[in-house]
Amino acid sequence: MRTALIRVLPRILVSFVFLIAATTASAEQVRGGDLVVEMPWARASIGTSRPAAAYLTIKNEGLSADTLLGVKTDAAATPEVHKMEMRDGIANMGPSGPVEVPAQGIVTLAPGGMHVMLRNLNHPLKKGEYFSMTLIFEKEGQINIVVPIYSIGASGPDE
Ligand SMILES: [Cu+2]
Repeated sequence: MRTALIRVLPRILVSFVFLIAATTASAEQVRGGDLVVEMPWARASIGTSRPAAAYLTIKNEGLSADTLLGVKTDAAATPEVHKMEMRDGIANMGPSGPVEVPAQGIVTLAPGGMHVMLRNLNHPLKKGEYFSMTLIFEKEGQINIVVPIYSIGASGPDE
């Protein structure tokens, strides 16, 4: 009886680890305290010579504001949160600086607006793959997410 369990146990553990890996990869929502990071995604890139962008939504379910200070990722050497601004009728983008996530509020990073600029890609972003990203908040600290990569023409997390 005991030997049988010992023989089966490693197999159970292995399937458990795979289950956790699969769950993490497909997770559309990661919670850190009162903050919920939802539906992260990025478009596939053409090689590594041009920057790519990643998008996501941050919900604050708490009663006090927090601030997104920056991001880290293994996908790019210089990731940066960018905002879009209209200047003389032309859309310009640049570093957003710290981004406040108001109490009970939502901050959306989406095409045409704020985004995580992935400058100096470490490798091409390939459709169907994932990369990890860490969001750094003033109060909550670090929240780790997994970003799925969609097609080069994707316009949202639903493709
Ligand atoms: Cu940008």
